[in-house]
Amino acid sequence: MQKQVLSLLKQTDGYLSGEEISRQLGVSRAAVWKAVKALREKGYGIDSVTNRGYCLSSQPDLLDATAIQSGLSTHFLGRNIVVLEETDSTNEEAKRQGAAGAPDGTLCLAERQTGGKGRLGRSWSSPPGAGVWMSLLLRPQLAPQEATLLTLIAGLSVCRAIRRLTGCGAMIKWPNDIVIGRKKVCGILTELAADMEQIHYVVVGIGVNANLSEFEGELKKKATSLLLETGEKIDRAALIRAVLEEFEACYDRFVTDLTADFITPYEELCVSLNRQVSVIRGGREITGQSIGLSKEGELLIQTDGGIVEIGSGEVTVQGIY
Ligand code: BT5
Repeated sequence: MQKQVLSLLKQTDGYLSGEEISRQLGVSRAAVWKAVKALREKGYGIDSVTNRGYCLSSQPDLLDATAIQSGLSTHFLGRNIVVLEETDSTNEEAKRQGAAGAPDGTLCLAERQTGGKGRLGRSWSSPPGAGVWMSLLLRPQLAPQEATLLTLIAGLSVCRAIRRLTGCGAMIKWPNDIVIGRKKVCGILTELAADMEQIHYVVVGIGVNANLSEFEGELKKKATSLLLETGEKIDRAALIRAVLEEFEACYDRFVTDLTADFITPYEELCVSLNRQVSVIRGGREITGQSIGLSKEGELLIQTDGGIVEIGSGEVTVQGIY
């Protein structure tokens, strides 16, 4: 009903009376009023004037597959897009799509996640309408252990996209955060369905705080958004397109030639390097100077006892977090 009312208002230049809407849709005036109220709650500006009716004055910035795909230059990434108003987690949605046979490169987006998740069961705050909560479904011919590199490719892609579109000096905090200054603007969660030898599909989840205007609780100190950093609203469709294009270019090179070097450009944008770092491994704290990344994407830490390679984990970087 909301869709139909909206569609009528969109087609009308100026005002359309409630009576006319109810006649055209074959519903009561009360039902029209209810739909208008619900649309206003979603962010549509609908003016109403006695004896004239309703007029659509503004539309919320909603994610729309057609808008994202117009001008998108990728070959396979984002050619199939699922946009949901609300879901538990776009990663879960992409897994459901993956299990149901959705094509390689499917993109799942939601305006709001009720169970947005981070690593190790942590939660990801995903309020409606202002973020980019997206998951990519990929079906690469890679060994399961190579899939962790996809997190790095995603980090590099998002970092480049943010820099290109906003001019912000975004950096990557190894392995899965993008930061601006000392605050997190994006988190990445890669999950895979695989057996010992073969990947069935991978889901790369990316959460970017695009137009969030405030944070609550512990996030006040730790998180930022592109809006807060630039003072301007970003076009979310343009950001999604830029991420897809950066990701596909890097991913294509990597899956066709596993020796293709994306580690060097990654290192150039990685804020975790050449700093004092610490990480807990096997219940023990390892501290030292981070000196680079291995070809496999592991963080190399120079400790008193020699070089230690860290494959994943929570790394505290002095001066950042
Ligand atoms: C991550 O985990 O950073 C991965 C986040 C991935 C989110 C995307 S959104 C689309 C897709 N669907 C999902 O359900 N997930 C993915 P981790 O490194 O574990 O960091 C989690 C921590 O980041 C939390 O414990 C909070 O401290 C912090 N955090 C939560 N929400 C945040 C936000 N919106 N911005 C910045 N930090 C946040």
